Amino acid sequence: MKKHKPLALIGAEVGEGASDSGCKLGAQALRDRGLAKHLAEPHRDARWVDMVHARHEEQPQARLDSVEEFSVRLAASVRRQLQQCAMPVVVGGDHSCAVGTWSAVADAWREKGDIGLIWIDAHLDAHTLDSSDSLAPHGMPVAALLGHGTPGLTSLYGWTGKIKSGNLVIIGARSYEAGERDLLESLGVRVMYMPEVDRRGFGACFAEALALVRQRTVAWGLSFDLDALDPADAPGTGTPVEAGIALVDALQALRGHAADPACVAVEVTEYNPLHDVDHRTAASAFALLSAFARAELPEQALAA
Ligand code: NNH
Ligand code: MN
Ligand code: MN
Ligand code: MN
Repeated sequence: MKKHKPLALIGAEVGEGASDSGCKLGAQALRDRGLAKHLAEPHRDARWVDMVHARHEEQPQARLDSVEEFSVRLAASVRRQLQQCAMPVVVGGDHSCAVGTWSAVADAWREKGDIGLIWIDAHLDAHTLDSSDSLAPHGMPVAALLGHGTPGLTSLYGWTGKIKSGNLVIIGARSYEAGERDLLESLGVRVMYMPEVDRRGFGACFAEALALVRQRTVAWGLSFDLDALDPADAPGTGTPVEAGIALVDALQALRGHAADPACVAVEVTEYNPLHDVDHRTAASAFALLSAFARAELPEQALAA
């Protein structure tokens, strides 16, 4: 049997991007609980290759500086794994880590073509400093990847627009501010808000998102903010929002897609062990990653 791409787990120890910085402890907590062992399979290795740590800061501007500097180091770590033909699995950490992760992926594929991204989140994360009330960088990575925001977040590797607006789909949004919604709307980003997910089912939404991003791109990835899940399945995040995606639905839809040769990276963010209840959120993170990364391709992906 063919050996699958190894999973290279990278801890993103950053909480400076969030108002509640407890998620800085998330990666180490999941590591201690045995995530690598949980993801390893007979034909696919999984191991921790790096823990990237953000400098601790308190004041808003210093926190942003810390996140910007952290993004460069995280990107370098992700790029190293891509060069070695491993699949980076970035474990957060607050969602500002997405800037480093997807900038590295976009830069690595730049010569070959555009990358696509499926963003699963209760939030839109599409603020700039001008539109954000909280000034928290974890509310900004989507805007930054689209080329909007501070140069320290938009311009890693010296170029902007890491993700083209047509190659991004956001699923599960139900808590957001007008400024970020308007930016995404003006750019034509496809957002599947929670009412649509409820109406059509998460599976149908994910399938449509996948078809959309795969169509025009050479490589794609998944960024999963655990607060997208219903708080019953993921109480351990800094910003839980009621009426989210059911874990069982997510598991069913995500199963096996990392085996798609065009799938090149995945990230799970915002795990805050200080708010977890009976390790429920840790268990959800384990289950999501192992479903997605299962060394087995779903039929629909093979046919596509
Ligand atoms: N939109 C809010 C802000 O910018 C909340 C962002 N929080 C998140 N995003 N957890 O995923 O502050
Ligand atoms: Mn520290
Ligand atoms: Mn997020
Ligand atoms: Mn969120």
